[in-house]
Amino acid sequence: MLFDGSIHQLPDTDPGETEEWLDSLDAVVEVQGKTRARYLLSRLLERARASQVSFPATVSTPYINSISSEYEPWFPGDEHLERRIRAYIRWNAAVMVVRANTKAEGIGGHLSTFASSASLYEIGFNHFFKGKDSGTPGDHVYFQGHAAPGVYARAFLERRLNEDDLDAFRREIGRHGRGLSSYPHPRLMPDFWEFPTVSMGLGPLTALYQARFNRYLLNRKIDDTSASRVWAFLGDGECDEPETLGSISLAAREQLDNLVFVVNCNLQRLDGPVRGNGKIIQELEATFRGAGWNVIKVIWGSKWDELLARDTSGALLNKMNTTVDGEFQRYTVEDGNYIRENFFGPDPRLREMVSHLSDEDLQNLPRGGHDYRKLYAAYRAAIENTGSGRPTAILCKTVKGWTLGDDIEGRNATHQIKKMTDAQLKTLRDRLHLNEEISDADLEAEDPPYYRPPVDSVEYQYMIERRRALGGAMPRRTTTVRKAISLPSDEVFKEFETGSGEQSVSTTMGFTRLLRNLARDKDFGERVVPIIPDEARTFGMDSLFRELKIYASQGQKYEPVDHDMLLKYAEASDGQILEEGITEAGSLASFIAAGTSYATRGVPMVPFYTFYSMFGFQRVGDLIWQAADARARGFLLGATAGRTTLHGEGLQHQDGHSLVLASTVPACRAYDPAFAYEVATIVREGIKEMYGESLSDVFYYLTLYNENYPMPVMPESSDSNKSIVEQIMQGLYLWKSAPTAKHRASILFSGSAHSAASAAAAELLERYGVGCELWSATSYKLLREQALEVERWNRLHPEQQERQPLVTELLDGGAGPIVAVSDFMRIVPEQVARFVPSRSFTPLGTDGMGRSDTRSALRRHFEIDAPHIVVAVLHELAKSGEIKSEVVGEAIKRHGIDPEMAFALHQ
Ligand SMILES: Cc1ncc(C[n+]2csc(CCOP(=O)(O)OP(=O)(O)O)c2C)c(N)n1
Ligand SMILES: [Mg+2]
Repeated sequence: MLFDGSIHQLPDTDPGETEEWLDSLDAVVEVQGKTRARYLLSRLLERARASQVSFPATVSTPYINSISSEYEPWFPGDEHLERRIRAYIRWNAAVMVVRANTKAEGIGGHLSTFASSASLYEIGFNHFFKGKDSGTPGDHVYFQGHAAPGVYARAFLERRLNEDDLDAFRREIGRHGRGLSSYPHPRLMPDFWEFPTVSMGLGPLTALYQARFNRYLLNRKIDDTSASRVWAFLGDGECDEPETLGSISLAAREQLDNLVFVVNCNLQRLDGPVRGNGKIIQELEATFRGAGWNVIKVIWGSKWDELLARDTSGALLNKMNTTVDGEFQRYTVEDGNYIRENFFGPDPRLREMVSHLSDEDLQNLPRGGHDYRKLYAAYRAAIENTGSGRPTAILCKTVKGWTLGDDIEGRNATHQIKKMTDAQLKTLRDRLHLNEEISDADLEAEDPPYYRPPVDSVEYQYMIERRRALGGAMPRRTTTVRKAISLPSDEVFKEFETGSGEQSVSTTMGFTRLLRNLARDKDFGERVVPIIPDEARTFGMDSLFRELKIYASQGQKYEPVDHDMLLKYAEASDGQILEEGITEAGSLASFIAAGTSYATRGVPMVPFYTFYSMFGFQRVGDLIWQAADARARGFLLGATAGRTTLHGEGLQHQDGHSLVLASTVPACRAYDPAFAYEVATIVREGIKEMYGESLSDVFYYLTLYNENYPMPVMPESSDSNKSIVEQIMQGLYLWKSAPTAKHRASILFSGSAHSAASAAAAELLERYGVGCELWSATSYKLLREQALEVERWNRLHPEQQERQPLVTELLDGGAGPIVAVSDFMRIVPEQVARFVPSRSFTPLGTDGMGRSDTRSALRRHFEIDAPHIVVAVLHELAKSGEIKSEVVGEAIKRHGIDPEMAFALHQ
């Protein structure tokens, strides 16, 4: 494992001595066995480490607790009271789910996840998790999504929630939306949950980047986050998600000793065992240790200590090491005799070791994750690890459904069980020793009762006192500002209004310039967080490296190869740019950490995450959804947008649908700007919307293109009641009115399609006497949402004067056909087609899969070039009888369009 043959390439300076050591080892193996040999080697390694002989760490250790009992610290809590409190919480969490499912069959909820992890959380609540009451950012705790009932149950005991609230678990409609969300959703419970976690893998990933962002803020001297720790609770099954483990090496590389993962290793996921034929804890240990983490295993409860102490032969350790998880799961559901016969029994030494224990004793030998002393020791060690530079993973072995009785505990179906019979509830009550609090008669009532100790009880006082000492209740989301942000000055945006003159530039270049201006702004500048996943050169953003510097927690320890160049690769510990490397998921996690900083720590930060638009919504759509749930604010910039504007890259790179995907995210303001002044306006207004007076919890998505053309001057408003800014922001405005001509038409363009639209308008006028108005459609999503709202209002107010959707108001009274063209799929403009009922509406777009070719070839292929726009307009005019169909045919021929050409959609 350590050498893999490489040892033979090292010089042996004393072969005789080497031989002696090897012979000794051979003798030990032969005479005393392999276990003894392993022991001696471990001792040697330990001694070597103590003597500073650097040596690669082994990636796995035996299947026992990392902290032996003699090293356990004093447990400072009141064991008895904490046990009582845990019992109440366990009870209420279970009853809450049971009651919800009695009232509404199938409403769901989970009993067994929290049942397995109650102690994991309670140790944190009573002794570790720091709140924000003292005016600090506090700790950031990511709760396992399916453990939500337990978190509600504690809040109930603390009197943050009442019985009605618990009865509204998963019933979020009505009660003014004050139900308890199924899982941690800040979007639904903005005063309670901070971090959405339920989509497996996203919790750990975003927690990791949160810890990194704390360091970023500290190193940039924006906020003192040095005392904040990030705790992420996750399932062992969840570790199969690539997002869970995919970034752990970053945590070690960045020395995030402010990060703790607590993995609830109940050995089960939804359908069955996580690793029936292996050992998930060992596997995770190797993975985390290999990545440079500090790993603490909490496998066995205190009652095993005595047995391990007597295991002088190593037989017990060997049995622990060789038993697979499927067998361990079996032991949880079988009786003590089965354990005696099958775990201990086959080896006479082990049988003898437990001969003094009854079957019941054997059944009650608990797993470490249910032992608060062991857990306390592990958490303490994690805290004390601060300064080591290593993040900590605590791997806790638990039983899924622990205390819920034989029918539920450890069963393969346990994850899905949501109901309990009266008899099962009685067993639970007895198991939790709640006979005094909950009588048999109580259990016979229609609904099992909740229980919470009175305010003057010692239990209540204890838990409140503990939370007070630790800085207040958790979880709690607040938007109290600790460090206010000031908006950028208008100067930042000014230059974009005057256009680029003769110079051809792209909207991407315009945006990069804008980003630099924003970062230079005296007050606002430091709050700008540029995020890029190894694509800065593609977007021309490498020009920002030298000025803003790339964040590197260790600074730059080398002179870069391009040190003498203007655009050198400059890293600094207080660098501003998060150059994430090739991880769109990690970049999005940084976007979320920065975009929620206004709430997480009361320090608004403004992320600008620029990515290859194809690898945005499509690649990390679930994280974008999570950002919406987390109420993240900021800007997503889909660069190299469009299926024909990015020409050479082909099918995997050309994005013609991110705007379709963006249309599915309610909190996303999606724009497809054509010109630099539009980009600047949208960014300025977006900052105001998110960070100014209205403080909307939304984020913006802007497409940016890499096609160069002269950027026009910002036009005057075409509507006396609205400024040009309002017009740009509303999603559609008249960019150029129609010249007087025989026929009329409207061409709507977005993004890079504007040049084809302008060329088509010119040809239509010159050759066919059609005067076209040109509209810039900056956001069909916004137009549609506004139209839907009006439509609904009209439906529900039948006796009042009908209102008109904005898009109807703008277009429906116009003359001639409408042709809408963009570099995206036809469905994008089609979103508003039915709101313009009295005119024909033809969308042109890039349906089909991309391919590599020149822009002009691609635009012909997808039928969005000027000739196709001309044909579309003429065809509609012919349909309405304004011109003859031969005119259309002539245009098709003249432009060399092959009418039998295969449709791009099908290719
Ligand atoms: C991305 C994703 N896929 C699937 C699910 C459905 N799901 C919910 S819980 C669960 C099993 C969780 O097992 P584990 O992580 O071991 O947690 P435990 O409940 O055992 O603590 C699954 C598959 C989900 N929530 N998210
Ligand atoms: Mg599990």
